[in-house]
Amino acid sequence: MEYNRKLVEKKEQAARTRTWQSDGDNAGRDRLPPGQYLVKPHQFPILDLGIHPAFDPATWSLEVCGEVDRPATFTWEQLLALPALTLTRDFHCVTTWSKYDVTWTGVPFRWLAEHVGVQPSAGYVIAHCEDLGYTTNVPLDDMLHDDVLLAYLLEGEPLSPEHGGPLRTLVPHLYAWKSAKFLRRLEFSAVDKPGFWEVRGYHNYGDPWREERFG
Ligand SMILES: Nc1nc2c(c(=O)[nH]1)N[C@H]1C(S)=C(S)[C@@H](COP(=O)(O)O)O[C@H]1N2
Ligand SMILES: [Mo]
Repeated sequence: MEYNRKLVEKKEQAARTRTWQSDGDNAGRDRLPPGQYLVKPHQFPILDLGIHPAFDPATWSLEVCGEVDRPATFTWEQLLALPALTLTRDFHCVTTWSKYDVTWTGVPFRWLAEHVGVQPSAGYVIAHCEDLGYTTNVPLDDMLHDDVLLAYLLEGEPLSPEHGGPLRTLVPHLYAWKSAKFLRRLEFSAVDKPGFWEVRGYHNYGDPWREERFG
């Protein structure tokens, strides 16, 4: 499969030189993390490797594996029957755009963690995605924040393939590359496993308020 080589190269270059070209200056806005600019309300940029995998609800599944008592696989139908939560959060991309007040609906990650029974050995959650094996790593404690979701609705509508449909993680307190689109597997891991961007020069944690862009 071909991915968006140009985009990846541009971002690798940014990581090497540790600079982004920012399109705006929003110094002094206390809702906006440092170095970010705000997109217009009707804009929601799309950022990925250029692959939007086809979705077939009959064959799609989400696997939950690793350091858990009860590994599980959910069909699409089963996933939609799980407890769901709707919340509104700001969304911050490391390439310097931010969008305020994005409304997502999905399964609270915490609920899932309790359902599968996380073992004390688990310290990290690795999200595995369908586009070319994109992965991203987040500490378990961060995934257990109340507002981390497995999201399948965006503004009340089914999550489009452009924004990661049918299912993505939402980890709103970290840069958006930690919110994994086209999610197919959640691995609870004892060891950290830096993901697609983390091994290409991005910060391992990615707190927008501390401007943790590069590693
Ligand atoms: N599977 C997957 N998830 C991904 C990406 C990707 O390329 N593949 N890109 C990340 C990046 S860099 C960003 S900024 C957000 C963008 O989400 P959006 O396209 O819905 O704005 O998705 C993140 N999640
Ligand atoms: Mo991003």
